Amino acid sequence: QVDPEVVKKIEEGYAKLQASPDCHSLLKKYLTKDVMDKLKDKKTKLGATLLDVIQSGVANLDSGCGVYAPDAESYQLFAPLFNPIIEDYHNGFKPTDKQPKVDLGDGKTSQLKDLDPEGKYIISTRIRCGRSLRGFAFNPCLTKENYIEMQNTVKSIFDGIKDSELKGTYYPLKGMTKEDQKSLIADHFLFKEGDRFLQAANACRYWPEGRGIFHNKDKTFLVWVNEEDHLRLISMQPGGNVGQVLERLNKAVKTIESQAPFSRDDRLGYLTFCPTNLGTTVRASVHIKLPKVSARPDFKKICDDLKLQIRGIHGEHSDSEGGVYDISNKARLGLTEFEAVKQMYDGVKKLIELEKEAE
Ligand code: ADP
Ligand code: CIR
Repeated sequence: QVDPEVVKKIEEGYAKLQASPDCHSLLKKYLTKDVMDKLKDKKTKLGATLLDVIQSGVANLDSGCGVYAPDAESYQLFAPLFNPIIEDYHNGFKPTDKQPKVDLGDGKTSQLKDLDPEGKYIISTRIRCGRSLRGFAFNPCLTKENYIEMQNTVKSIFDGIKDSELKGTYYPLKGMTKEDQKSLIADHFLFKEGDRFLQAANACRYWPEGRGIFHNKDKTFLVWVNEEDHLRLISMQPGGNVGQVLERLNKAVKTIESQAPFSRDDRLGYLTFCPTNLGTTVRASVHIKLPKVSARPDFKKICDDLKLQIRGIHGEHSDSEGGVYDISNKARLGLTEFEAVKQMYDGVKKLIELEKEAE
């Protein structure tokens, strides 16, 4: 039985979305009255309701997506809302479609040559993927003890990494100086603090408990712990050598996976807190300067057609600075890991060709 106060908040949320002409989120598009009425009385075994799913998008009318899954069961229980959002975001992935089996691109990374051998356009390349530890819910349903236990588990895995390229140190956020935290964020290594989308989703409770970052000496392999997802594995380096970045990430994924089981769904692939990250969970991006192409009025359309997403210099919901954009694959579900990276690779290759033609 869902508390009548919660049902009332859901109904008010629906009305707020509908009344806002400036809101264009997927949540607004697919939370019809019919869907709301069907779902407002449902509760997962862990006690999550439709309010937990929609509250970030209701509080932040400028959301692109607007929903999060408080636990794995939510993707099934609230499917009448999640499914159309997933289909819209991930290039038409239907309720009957299934995530293909994992293909990290072993033996194929050499196909991804340096996109910018002269170093004229690409500043850096980054590929990240998200993982959820099996047996733990997502942020809004985690206790303080859960966070501490998860951090202990992954810390002992990090301590055991022997590979000379990957080994490094775990730095808990609790106890980190504000100076160190700020410079790690400014240099694009660490997640930001106080993300209003995550806060409104109830994802920042007990902060900074159980949160932190692991990285190797060169900061080319990093792991975010308990920010949006349990784990975000990241490989990054200056320049445009996509193959090298992917190869390092794959080595890291295998190293960690051999010691901790991850949540994977037969249809949705690897499970994440945000439905935009399901499936491969892979976002492969470049920080790139394209002065001619990015000045075109149809820059966004060009990127849309190439299945690319444009972000600003400090990640999602930030602006470009000095003409530098973050360009990445948009879809992560319904294709393999290698294909997701290749989508970014092919698209950025095309953008560089267009830039050269315009010079
Ligand atoms: P995520 O990629 O995990 O979805 P964000 O969009 O917030 O999250 O980006 C996280 C951080 O990674 C930001 O500081 C962003 O600037 C940085 N970043 C993303 N792509 C690149 C890149 N190609 N080179 C350097 N930093 C990058
Ligand atoms: C939004 O809807 O704009 C935010 N909730 C972020 C959505 C996708 N981003 C993400 O997974 N980090």
